[in-house]
Order: sequence, then structure tokens, then C-alpha cells
Amino acid sequence: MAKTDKVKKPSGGYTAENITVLEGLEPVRKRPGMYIGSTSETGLHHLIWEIVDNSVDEAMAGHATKIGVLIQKDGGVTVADNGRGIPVDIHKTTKKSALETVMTVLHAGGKFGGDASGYKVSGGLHGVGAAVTNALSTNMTVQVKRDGKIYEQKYKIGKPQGMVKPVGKVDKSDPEQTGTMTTFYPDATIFETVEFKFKTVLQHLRSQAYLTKGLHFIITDERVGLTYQYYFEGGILSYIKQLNRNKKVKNAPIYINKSVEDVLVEIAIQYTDDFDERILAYANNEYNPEGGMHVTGFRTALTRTINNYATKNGYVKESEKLTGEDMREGLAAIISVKLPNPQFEGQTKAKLGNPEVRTAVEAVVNEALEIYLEEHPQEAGKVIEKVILAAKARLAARAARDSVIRKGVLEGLALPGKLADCSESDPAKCELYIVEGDSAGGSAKQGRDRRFQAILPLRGKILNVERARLDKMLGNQEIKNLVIAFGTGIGELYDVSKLRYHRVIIMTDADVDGAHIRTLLMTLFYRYFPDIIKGGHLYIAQPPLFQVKVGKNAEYAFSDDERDKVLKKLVAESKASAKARKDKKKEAGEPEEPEELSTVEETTAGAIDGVKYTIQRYKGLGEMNPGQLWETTMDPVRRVMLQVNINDAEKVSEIFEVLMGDEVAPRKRFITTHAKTVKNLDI
Ligand code: 0RA
Repeated sequence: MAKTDKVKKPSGGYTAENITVLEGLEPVRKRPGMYIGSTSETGLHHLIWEIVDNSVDEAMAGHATKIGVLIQKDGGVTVADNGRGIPVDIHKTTKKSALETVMTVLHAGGKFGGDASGYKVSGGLHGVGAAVTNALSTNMTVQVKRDGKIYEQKYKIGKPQGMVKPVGKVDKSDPEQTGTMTTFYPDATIFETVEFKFKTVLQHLRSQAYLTKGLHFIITDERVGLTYQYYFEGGILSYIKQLNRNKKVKNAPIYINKSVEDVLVEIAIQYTDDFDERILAYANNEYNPEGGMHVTGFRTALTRTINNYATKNGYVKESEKLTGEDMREGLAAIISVKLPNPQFEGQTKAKLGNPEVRTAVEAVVNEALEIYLEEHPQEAGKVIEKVILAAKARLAARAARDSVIRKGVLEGLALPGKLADCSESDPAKCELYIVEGDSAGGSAKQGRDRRFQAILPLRGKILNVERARLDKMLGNQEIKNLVIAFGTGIGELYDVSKLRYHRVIIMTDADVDGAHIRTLLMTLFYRYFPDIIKGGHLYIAQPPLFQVKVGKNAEYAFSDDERDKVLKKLVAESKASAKARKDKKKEAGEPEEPEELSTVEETTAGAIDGVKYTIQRYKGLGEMNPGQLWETTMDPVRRVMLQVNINDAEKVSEIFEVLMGDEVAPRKRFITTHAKTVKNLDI
């Protein structure tokens, strides 16, 4: 009988340890969300992260150099490392091996020190542990190579199916004489899906590789026959170089690595000539999208140290201190801290709350950055100049904006002349179509339902907002028109609750220019009106690409594929009805009608089985008459629209950078190779 089953002792009572084990894993199956966040695809992948974390801990302890992850064809996942191997001998008092303890007892997040097994099982810094993966797997097998032997234990939904036992010898020729290998099969009764995504695994493990320098990851997806390897000698130094690869950088990255008591602080800093700030913060290799104490400590120290240096070296006067805002312009930083008991706060538990981390990071950055600036006066000068430029621009922008605001340009008093507004005033019912070009704008104005649809035509290309400051942007008439139409204001006065239309719809041509304008507009929304996207207010219209006509019947198609299908369907219908007509006419003794080819321009004409057809390709919105535009693209009952959502801020800003950044070469490459996909960019 399995060791952890409820075995009655001769005396009649349960053994204390057995009860803890059983009670230990039951709650995981009852409320999996409490342990892995959810039972969605994200939760499913946590099963891998929990196992990998243990191997990463072994690597951080200096005992493992390689971690292999294999996604199997049969739905299982194997994680192997070349660490010391989890101890397998039976402990005198607990009567259990460390292996069984690791696999069947929940480990409190990041606990240092020994546990019941007497081993320092989780010397590491990670979360709840392998037992969670075990509890949520139908089957799991762990093999340990130690002392020349291979040991094994198997489990079903977390319950050991026997003791740890030797199953063979380690081959003398095996380059890895020790290590741990775990294979598990996720329980399909727990998860919404049990299909692992290779891309998700790669992305996660790539950042783990950056955060643990010198560690090799070898990741294979047997289902597609692909293997990736990640290994970054420079750790987060490599990471920041990668992050800034398409940027003009101001300095060689500054690297800080030091611990204060239990808290290990590792930071890489590099300025670029960008306008925005990018700080990626991690605690125990876990990404903290909402930042936390480490970020706060970092910012305080950065502002203080740069200010001190700038004043001391005569860059600025005591009275004109630089602000934190100035420091952040163009700043890219990766902050990685490692600590015994991480506490997470905030709605998504994505914010690090430990106050001691703030003190530690602040102290480390104060000291290391001061030394760096003193020792690298040239680089320091470049960074300071950048910060001073930001300060000047801030003052100039404020003055310009104040004057714009004073003039009441954005007060919504005067709606732009080009805006054809709707008559309805309840924002929840109103739609704003932003239309490329005056001619399409004209069609849209005529074709719309003026009760609730407003039209704003944009002339030519709008400004590239990625590269322009707020003051310059507001000098651009097209953007000013947009902002006034929205009614939300911008910058400090921005208030999304004042949005005048709850559906804002971008309607551009289905060509590369249209894609470019759409991307520019989306950048504008992303940078200055993110709440419009987050509130689900931003849409992209989907005008048809073709009209297929057979006889008097016409239908629209939105892709090449659909065009071919529609054509087939219409031809078949025409044949059927022609036959019916013929039969009827024969009865009546009437002569057959000849069919006529339609004479629309920009068309391809042809015949299939004697049935004539025409296909009109719409090169731009302007080619559709108002009625067509209404029935295909604007009529709420018939139209198809893409709702834009902010999915993955890092990925998006990367795409925007490639598209909008200063470096010409990568942008060109992206547009020529991805012109089609850019069209469906999901931000
Ligand atoms: C505690 C002690 C020892 C090894 C490990 C933990 C260990 C745990 C995991 C989890 C995944 N891979 C791992 N590799 C090692 C070894 C103590 C010793 O040999 O003296």
C-alpha cells in the first residue's frame, strides 16, 4: 500500500505525518486557483514553472548548469537538471525521503532553512513548489541520479505509488552523473486546456535564463520537432542590451550586483534617446508588472545620486534641481532582487511589498551609482545631458501646454469644422469614425446614420507620436481635431470619463498606407489614451476587399479565401436558378435570355461553366459609394469590427518601437516583411 494512504497503525490512530500529507494536497485540488492563479492556460503553465523553479534554485545555489524542458507528444512535460539530485535516503524521525517531502508537501513560498525531512529542501527562493504540480497531475514520475544510482518514485494525483526505489545505475559514460528529472501529465479534469504552448514556455524560460546568468536552457517541443537553447553569460546585462537593440543608447549599461543582509540586488541601467521609461522589475525571478518596493527604492536613489553628481560637478545649480520625471525619460532598467520571504500586493499580486527591499535597493544604488559616475565622467556627462534636456523640454512643454490650454483650444468649445457630429448626445450610444482621407470621409458622411455616427476625416499622415512631445503634438491640427472630438483632454487634464463616443472606430484603406496610418493612430491611443483601449472603446473597421457579382446577385468578401468561396457559391446558385428559369420558360414557350457582363471599372471578369461573373477589387474606401460603405462597413447589424485590446504591453511597445523608432533599417525590414500582419495588429 502506498505510504501516504491513510494507514491505520496497530494502535488504531492515523500517523500524524500521514494526515499532514493527505490534508496537505487536498486543498490544492479543491481550490487550484489559490495555488496557481487559475485553471486557465496561464495556470496550466504554472505546473511547468513550479518544477523549473526548483531546478533554477539548484542552479542559483551553484550546483546545476543545465535545465532541459521537453514538451512531449503524449501531453506530458519533462524537466531535467544536472544538479546534485534531490536526496532520497529515508530520514530517521520522519521516515520519509527528502524527495517524497518535496513532491508531496506544500512548501511555503521562499522558506529558508530545514523542513520536516531535515534537509534544506527549499534553499531556494521560489513559490509553493513541486507538490502543487504533483497534486494537479494524473501521473508524475521523478528520477534522481545520485551516488551512481538512479532512484525513482511515481505518483498519481499527488499520491506516491510506492516508496522511492533504485531502478538502475548511472551509466559511467553519462556526462551528467547527478541530477533530477521530473515528468508529469496535467489533469484534464482540473484545467480548461491541457495543451502547452511552446511560445509561452520559450518566453518564460528566456527571461529565466536572463535572470540566472550562466544557466543553459534546452527546450524541445516534440510535437513540432523544434529545440531552442538559451544561455546568457551576461545575465541582465545581456537582457538590457537585447531590450535596447533597436535604440540609440547614451551609455554602456551600468551593472550593479550586491546584497544587503538577505536581499540580493542586481540592476542594469542604460539610457537611450527615447522619451519613455522602461523598468522591468523582478523578485525571485518573478516579473512584477506593477513594480513595488524595489522600484521605489531604485527611483529614489537614482534621482538623489544623479542630482548630487550634477550639482557637485557644476551641471546644474542648487536651485534648479532635476526631478524624478526628468531622470526617467529614456531610462531603461532591469531590477532583479532575490529575498527570502517575498510579499506581493495589489489587485493582481504583481507588486512587491517588502519594505526592507526598498532600503536595500536604495542603499545599493546610492553607493554603486555614485562610484560609477565618479569613475566614468564621460558617460556620466552624457547621461546628465540627457536628463537636463528632459528638464528643459519639460519646462518648455509645460509653458506651451499652458498657453494652449489657456487659449481654450482644447476646451471643447469649438468642435473641429471637419467633424460631422451625430445628433445623439449620450456617449454610450455614439460612435466616432476616424476616416482616412477626405474622399472616403465624404462617402462615410453620406452613408452613415447621422443619429449616432460621427465622422472625422483625417488628411494625409498624422504625426508620429512616438517621437514627438506633447506640446508639438498639440500643434498638429489633425491631432488637435481628434482630441477635441474625443472630449477627454490630454496630458495632465486627460479625463476618460468625458469621452464623447463609446465606440471610436478607425477606418482606413486596406493597403500599406492604411496600415501605417492605423499604426500611428494606435500609437497615439496607446501612449496618450490607454483608457480608451482598456475600456474597450477602440475598434478597427473591416471594409471588404472585393465585391463578387454574378448576374444581379452581389456579395462582399473580406479576404482572398472568402472571395473564392463566395464566387463558387454564387455561380452554383446562378446555375440552379437558371435551370429553374429555363424549365419555366420552356413551358411558356419563351426564348432564352442572353446574360450580360457587368461593366464596372477595376474589375476582373470571367466565366465558370458558362456563368459570367465579375470581381471588383476595392483599392480604397473612396471606391465604395456611400450606400456600399454603409452596408458593408458601418451598419451595426452587418459590419464586422475588430476590438482593440491591450494584451501585452511589452510586446506592443516593442512592435511600436520597431515601427516608429529612430533606427531606419529595422523599421523598413518590419514593414516589408509584415505588411499583412501589421494590419491585424492586436494591441
Ligand atoms: C536539497 C539538497 C540537495 C539537493 C536538492 C535539494 C535539490 C533539489 C532539487 C529540485 C530540483 N532539482 C533539484 N536538485 C537538487 C542535495 C544535498 C546534498 O547532496 O548534499
